[in-house]
Amino acid sequence: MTGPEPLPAALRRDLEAAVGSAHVLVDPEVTAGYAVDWTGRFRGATPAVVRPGSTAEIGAVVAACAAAGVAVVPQGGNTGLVGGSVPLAGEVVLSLARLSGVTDVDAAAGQLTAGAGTPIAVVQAAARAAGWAYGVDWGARDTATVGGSVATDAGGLHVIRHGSTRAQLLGVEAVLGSGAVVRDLGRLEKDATGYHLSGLLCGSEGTLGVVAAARLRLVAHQPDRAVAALGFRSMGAAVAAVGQLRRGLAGLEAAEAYRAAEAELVAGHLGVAPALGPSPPVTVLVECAGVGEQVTALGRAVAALEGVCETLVAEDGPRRAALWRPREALTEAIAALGPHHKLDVSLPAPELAAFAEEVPARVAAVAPQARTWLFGHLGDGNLHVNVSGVAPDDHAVDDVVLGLVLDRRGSISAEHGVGTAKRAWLARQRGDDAVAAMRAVKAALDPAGILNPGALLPPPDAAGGPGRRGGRAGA
Ligand code: FAD
Ligand code: 2HG
Ligand code: ZN
Repeated sequence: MTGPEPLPAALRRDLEAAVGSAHVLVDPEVTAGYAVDWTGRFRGATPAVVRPGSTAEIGAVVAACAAAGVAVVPQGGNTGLVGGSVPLAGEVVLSLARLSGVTDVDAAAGQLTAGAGTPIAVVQAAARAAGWAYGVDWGARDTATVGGSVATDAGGLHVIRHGSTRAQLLGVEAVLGSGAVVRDLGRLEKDATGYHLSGLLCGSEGTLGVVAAARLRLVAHQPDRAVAALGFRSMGAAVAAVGQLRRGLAGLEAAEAYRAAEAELVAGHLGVAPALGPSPPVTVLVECAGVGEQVTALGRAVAALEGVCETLVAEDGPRRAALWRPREALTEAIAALGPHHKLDVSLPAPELAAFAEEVPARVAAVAPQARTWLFGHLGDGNLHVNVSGVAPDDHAVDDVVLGLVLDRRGSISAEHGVGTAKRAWLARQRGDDAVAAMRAVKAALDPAGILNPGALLPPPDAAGGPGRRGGRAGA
């Protein structure tokens, strides 16, 4: 691989003036870690990693890069799974790691402000300390950051109850590509004054602005929890049962699914026996939260379900954690097999089971040596399709899976975002007019086109379908 274009001397001077020379990292041995994604599938190179310590410093970095015509990739915890957080075309990395910390906790209103670089686990702990909880949670909580979660509209394990990050977001402070600063940390639950710019930045994957901080809404802390692992003979039976639980079980916090193949893989990876053994064709993990009698409520709801072939209920903390562990460790267990393709899709409920049955055969037809892994947030209609045993740049598998998703009226990204991995598919998902509107927004907020130009929007010559996959800054 050829190295990135060196940083122009004048830009390096400007960046050092903006953030201090200690925070402009140019040693390739140091910057290499910022240039490869969590999965190892997406690997690039960067002339510099810049670490601003305030909103004003972000503004100075963005201004200097815009003046020099050098593109920037904002980066938080670098746990993103779609190749959007790494410099694949020699961009400068703008790391938000220094903007970490929770401030302005309002225990009466249930709100707090967190710097973009704050890990999600720190937000959760601060919420708990104030007598509340943070409604979003997922396996990468110790590393993933507030800025990254806003930029991707992260979902996770409790969307069924509290919604995705967008539902927690009261406002942001952010520097747009134009250099303008959006300041919306104003603490108001309701504010109907025009365009919701913070909402627009949520899910924009670093293409419109750099988030410096977010004002987050908290949810009630519900200490009593019960978790059950339920076995089903088919995905269809599991989908039907989850629908029934959603209708009848107040306090349903999670409904996660994996198949026997994933149960065996993760059990081997962790060196523990599967939760239900021998593993049923489909395991659904259900969590229910409230302030009393959750075990009874969950037990009653499960007893009323059809199609359950096995049940294991856990009420105390350690047993609940033991049931959650295999589900949370699935991503890690698949990663241990080597670089793989991740497709994060959602489908209308009536299509879910047929999609799950069909997708492994479709993958095998184009990649007989590949293994298909299927799991996810069944209650949200969100399945994670992971495929191991294919080369990182072999797109045949992605094309066949995403084609099937579109045929079944689903979405090519439920929660991880489009990144660089799926941008060639955006127009087929959203339509040419929607993509044109997104381009117009991008041109208005990031006129020099320097913010994450390789992510989300397809290259201008690729409208209409999969085609060119790469693309340089400003292309
Ligand atoms: P990064 O990976 O650094 O960046 C992600 C994107 O956001 C990039 O496009 C980047 O340019 C942009 N960005 C980052 N910070 C900023 C900022 N301050 N301003 C503007 N743009 C920014 N995701 C889910 O939704 N649900 C899950 O259940 C889930 N589980 C996961 C489990 C594991 C083990 C792993 C490794 C990942 C998982 N993810 C999940 C994916 C990932 O954690 C999320 O996408 C997360 O929101 C990324 O946060 P980050 O700080 O790591 O962002
Ligand atoms: C999860 O639900 C994450 O565990 C990661 O979204 C999914 O590894 C994946 O594909
Ligand atoms: Zn997920």
